[in-house]
Amino acid sequence: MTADLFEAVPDVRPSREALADGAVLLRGFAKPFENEVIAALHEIIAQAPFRRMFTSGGHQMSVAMTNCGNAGWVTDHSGYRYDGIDPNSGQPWPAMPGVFCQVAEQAAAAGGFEGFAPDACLINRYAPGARMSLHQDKDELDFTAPIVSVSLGLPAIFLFGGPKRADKPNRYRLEHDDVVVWGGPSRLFFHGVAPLADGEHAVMGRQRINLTFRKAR
Ligand code: MD3
Ligand code: FE
Repeated sequence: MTADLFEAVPDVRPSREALADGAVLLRGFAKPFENEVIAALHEIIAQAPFRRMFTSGGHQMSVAMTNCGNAGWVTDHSGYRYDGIDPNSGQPWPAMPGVFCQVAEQAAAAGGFEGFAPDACLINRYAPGARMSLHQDKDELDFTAPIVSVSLGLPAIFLFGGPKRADKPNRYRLEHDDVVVWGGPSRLFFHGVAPLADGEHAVMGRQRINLTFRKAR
């Protein structure tokens, strides 16, 4: 008996996975937006190049960052804040491209958060070995708005804990075009990214880029 070549193969990587109350992983959600997102990304980093910032403790982050939108997340000797001005140029951050608003708004709606209008997009670039230690995102004013993250490039192991730092994190592999919506009770959960494994991505090369859309103000 030969297998029917046209028989549907069960999807071992379902397109939608609930990670916690308020948190949903939408695999491949960014695919229809990918080309436009990458083109817009090139324009943003030409105006506001990636830079590795310093924490108030004087440690340089392994992740390189930039921003677009009315507010950008920055860290320096004085601590963390959202700022409308890029400290490296003295100019406002590049405007949020229309396609960024679209993917964020549509993903948020798919996650149950209608009407998401981010005013900040933090853009993280991970070279092999770069990581982000366990932390909470709490520099935003309004925790009723979700955070939407779009992953591009090399896969990463995302660590997703709970409301307390000591809560043992679950691990999820985030791949190119995966989108996660974090809202409701999970909005303040601890999370991080394991050191990026080396590799070469067909579209993005030897890096991972993560866009996080936020309502900062
Ligand atoms: C879960 N970035 O920029 S995105 C960050 O992949 C950050 O670059 C990671 O954590 C990255 O702050 C993870 C996913 C993410 C973002 C915000 C969250 C997960 C979150 C807020 C609450 C809970
Ligand atoms: Fe975070």
